[in-house]
Amino acid sequence: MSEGENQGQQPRAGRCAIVGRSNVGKSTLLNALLGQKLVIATPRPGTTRSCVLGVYTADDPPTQIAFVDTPGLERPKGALGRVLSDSARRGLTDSDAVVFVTEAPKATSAAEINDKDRMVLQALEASKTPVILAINKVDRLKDKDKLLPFIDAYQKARVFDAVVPISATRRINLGALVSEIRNNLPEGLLYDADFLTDRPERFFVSELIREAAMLNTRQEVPYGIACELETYREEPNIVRIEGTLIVEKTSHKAIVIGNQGETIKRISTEAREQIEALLDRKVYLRLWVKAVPGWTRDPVKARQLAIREGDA
Ligand SMILES: Nc1nc2c(ncn2[C@@H]2O[C@H](COP(=O)(O)OP(=O)(O)O)[C@@H](O)[C@H]2O)c(=O)[nH]1
Ligand SMILES: [Mg+2]
Repeated sequence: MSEGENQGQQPRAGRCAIVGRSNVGKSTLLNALLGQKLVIATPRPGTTRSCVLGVYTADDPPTQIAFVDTPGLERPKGALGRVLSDSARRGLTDSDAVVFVTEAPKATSAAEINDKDRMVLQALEASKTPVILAINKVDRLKDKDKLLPFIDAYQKARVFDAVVPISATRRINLGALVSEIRNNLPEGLLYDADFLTDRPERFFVSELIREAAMLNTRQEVPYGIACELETYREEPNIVRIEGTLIVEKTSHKAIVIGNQGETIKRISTEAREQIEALLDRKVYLRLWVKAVPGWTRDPVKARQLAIREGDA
């Protein structure tokens, strides 16, 4: 990149959407860039359900990047899938730059464009915003020679403003990615120095509960889990939280509860530890489980339970 060089120490700030198909590491990347766990990330597809803002701040050079983590951009089936991909598309608007995250090819797969990435490329087609391709998970790429033909295939499909191979978990090349984004931002600053996110604490609390539930269940159960908080009360020595895990089938309710309640106990303990770390306070957590049959297939319920704009 020649443009953007020699900008001196002028502050720059702007909005940058992180997009891509499910499970390539978008949320992990946001947390790595922020240097703290803000959003939840699991090995299960469909973990992220709403666009969440996380502001990256640096002093040298002065930079503020308002990252927007988004759900997978591919168009999956079902009402919940549509809600998620619509939400991701909304995250694309009003950005100064877009980071398109994909993952390095696995040892066994060819160095070509992933089918779901074609849908992402399609969604980006109309966008006039600069797009930076971040190829994540290069830590697991044994054969580095595979990267060049892979990059080639993507560059044939569209012109990228930059291509940066990264690893979110090993923090490889994140500085290079940030400076490519910075090159595309307007001058000025946008936020107070300590501004991190647009969501209230209780949003992240319910996300941590959902994450613990997703990590402790398998197959199709995690995708249909939602969490609603009924009580969120800050008392002098403790934060009292009561919530309900919603599942999409009666049979899933038994799975989340587990034998003699052992699964829901484990979920509660893991979630409570995470919430205590987030709030830096002692937490009392009580969870219930409720089945709302077919909620992921019902357009109205999928919106209500997945996006939960009330929390925004
Ligand atoms: N090996 C490796 N795994 C990663 C990396 N970044 C993310 N992951 C894993 O990929 C999975 C999906 O991550 P997540 O951030 O939830 O993906 P998202 O759906 O795109 O937001 C998780 O199990 C992450 O730990 C990386 O750089 N290297
Ligand atoms: Mg995510």
